Amino acid sequence: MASGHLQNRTDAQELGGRTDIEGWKRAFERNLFNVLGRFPATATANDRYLALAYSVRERLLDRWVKSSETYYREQARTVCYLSAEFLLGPHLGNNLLNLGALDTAKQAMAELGLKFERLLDQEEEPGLGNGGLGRLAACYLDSLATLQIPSIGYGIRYEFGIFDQQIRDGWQVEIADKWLRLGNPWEIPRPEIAINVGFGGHTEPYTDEHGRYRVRWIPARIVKGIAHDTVILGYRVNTANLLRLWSAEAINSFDFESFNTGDYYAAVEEKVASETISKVLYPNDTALQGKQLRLEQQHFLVSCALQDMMRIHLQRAPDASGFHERYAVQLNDTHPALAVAELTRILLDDHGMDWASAWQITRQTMGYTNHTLLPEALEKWPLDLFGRVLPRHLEIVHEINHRFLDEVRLRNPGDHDRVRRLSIIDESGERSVRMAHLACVGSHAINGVAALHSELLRRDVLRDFSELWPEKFLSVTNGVTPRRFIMLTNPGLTKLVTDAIGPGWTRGLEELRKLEPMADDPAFRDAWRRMKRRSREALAAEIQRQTGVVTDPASLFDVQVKRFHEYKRQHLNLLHVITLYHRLKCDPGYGAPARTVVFAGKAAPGYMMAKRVIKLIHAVADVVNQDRATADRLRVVFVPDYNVKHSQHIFPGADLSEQISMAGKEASGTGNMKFAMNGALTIGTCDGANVEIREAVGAENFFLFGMTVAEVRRRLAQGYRPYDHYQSDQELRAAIDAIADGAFSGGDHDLFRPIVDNLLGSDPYMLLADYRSYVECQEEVGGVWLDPERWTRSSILNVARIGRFLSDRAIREYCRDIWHVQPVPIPD
Ligand code: F58
Repeated sequence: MASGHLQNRTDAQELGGRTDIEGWKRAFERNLFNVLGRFPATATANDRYLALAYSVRERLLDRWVKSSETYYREQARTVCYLSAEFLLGPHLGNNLLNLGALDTAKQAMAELGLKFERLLDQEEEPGLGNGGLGRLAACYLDSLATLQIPSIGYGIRYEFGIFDQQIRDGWQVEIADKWLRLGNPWEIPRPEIAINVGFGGHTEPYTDEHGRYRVRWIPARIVKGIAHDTVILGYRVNTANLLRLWSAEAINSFDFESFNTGDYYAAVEEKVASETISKVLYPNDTALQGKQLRLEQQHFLVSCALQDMMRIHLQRAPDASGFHERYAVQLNDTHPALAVAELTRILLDDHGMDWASAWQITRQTMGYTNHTLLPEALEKWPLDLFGRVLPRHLEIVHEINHRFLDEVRLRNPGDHDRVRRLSIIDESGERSVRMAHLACVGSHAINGVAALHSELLRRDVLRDFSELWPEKFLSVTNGVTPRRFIMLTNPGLTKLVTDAIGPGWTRGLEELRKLEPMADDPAFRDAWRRMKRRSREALAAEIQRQTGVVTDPASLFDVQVKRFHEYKRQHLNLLHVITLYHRLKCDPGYGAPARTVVFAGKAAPGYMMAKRVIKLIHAVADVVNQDRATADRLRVVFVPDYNVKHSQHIFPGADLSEQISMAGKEASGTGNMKFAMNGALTIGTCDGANVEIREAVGAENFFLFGMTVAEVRRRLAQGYRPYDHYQSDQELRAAIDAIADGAFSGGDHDLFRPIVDNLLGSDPYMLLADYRSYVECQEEVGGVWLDPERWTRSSILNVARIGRFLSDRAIREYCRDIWHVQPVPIPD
């Protein structure tokens, strides 16, 4: 897919000439004056950030106008990535990087007496996502633009993104994320792109002028979606694509009738109710309760997106019949799965198509990516709620289901059980709509996000569907962008690698492999070790700034950063920490290397167990860090408010990446990739993409432990008894007893009782079964760390062999196997 345009530009991240530097200085001053109405002496830190941001934006807009002109002219086939979440991270540094102007702008700011890092740091995180799924969407937009694929990301412009996490007395406290409070220079509001979205009401059958049966939907409420565009720039190409986020507004700000009769509050009520739809991102990263507002958000997103796509399509096309040729829609999990019903509705009701044509277009348009195997995360909507909010869509879902089940019956006569299992409507208990089934039936392609995950989807979660349509099932292993997660965050590694193998690796998939022979070069290894040491120093400084805890940059930085969930087993990590602490206490001569164990991540606000694990980490840290006997051997820190921005300080400094979920629970993981590409070694289970990462980097450069999926199953089938492990393993017992007996809670036996009871009573994520294997594996980690040559070799090989996990590879696969789209280069 590489085009001439890719090669025409110089790759190196080099300093522009004098004119470039002067250009950035002039742009900065002009924007400070013209846009912000400030002069340098009185400008605030935020003014200075905005002045630079507006200077970047000018260049983005230039590219964006050219891109949209080209796409319009060529009526280019376009990928539309529908996602309830986009976790973009700060734009300024990333856009400068992609423009190839990072060093030039930095120099220009220095000449103006400004510290570039301070400007970057001023930017608020646009936290419009919970975790992996939202961040993946952002990586994919980056790769789509870099590969010059026409694409639009469609999402919701939440006024409040994911909450900010503060820690008080070791407990997580959630603070509202007012990310827009100081303005957002990266978005372009498009009030003229306003789309009406209906809710509630009823439907009426009628006969049209051709005598055909039709249905009219009369919604009870209309909400207006207003587009807000963010430019997504490709790396060193002219392509600038669009992320279009929708905010909800009332169609009329005031109901004048109520206003005139003096009922001011009733008049603003509707406005408030409408705007609620895009007010806040739901902060749960797994189970979703059937909340009406959430369903309304999903419909709002999908309806705005599809109507907008149709509007764009009809600018050039005579009718809707070519919709599926113009667009490839990807459903990022089931949150936008209503698109199946909404597109069918638009084609039937608004464009007068017959069912067969509408349904065929819909199916050919949609692709569905599943991101979870957790049963509690599979979305279901109670039928009555669904029907109240979306009466027309419920009729369409019934019709889809009816026709689909007829097909199933035809293929499997008499197999009523199969029909019941496949039905989009779950008839057991409270009747509900199974969104994954709707997505499967309405899509031409269904994919998992790692090889193991896709296999388990086929074998278990979507087994009946894969038997019905094996050809629809694909696997696309996730990938992450090296632009943000290596080049931007880790300039030390970037320089070392670029000096060694040239700049081609920043987008050449297999280029990093050229590093392999360097792993055996002692001089290179030495330089690598020094680079890693500097990164640890930077991380140590950041940790001290944020938490006050002093850490030793000579120690092994052992890091687990991700959302808090029992299946991710942060508390297994903690059991190891306690064991290590006990060993060090018992035997001051114990030969383990000094370790700094770093945790970060947010817990869903209502997830008490996860919040208690965060508290336990702080409690253990308080004891361990204050114990003189172990102070220089073991440190535990919790870095608050984990988000994209803060993660960028963490990945480069990590030596050991903790990927320790119970086998079969983590669909893929993407943090695992970001760590490895920054030279960390992984300690991990046979789960998600760990399996493929291990294959790629080599088993000898990866620390594997724990049960496999098959072993988990076997143990469960035998009847798992966690208490047996507690009784038979003395060190495990000591660790759990310490928690239970109040060793970390000033003698309080109740504080952590829920955790202890859970582990000893049911241990649903089988920590105790994997404990011994984990502790032994950690001993091996310690041993390898004490052999710096060996460790460094593995670290280099992790980077050299990680090319497969870059998002460009993943996007190429989606383009080839699912979307069937081609690059459209944008001329200079
Ligand atoms: C994550 N899912 C998977 N969901 O857990 C992870 O293994 C995978 O690498 C990643 O997707 C990308 O494929 C995830 O992050 C959410 O956050 C949802 C947000 C909306 C509510 C339900 C969970």
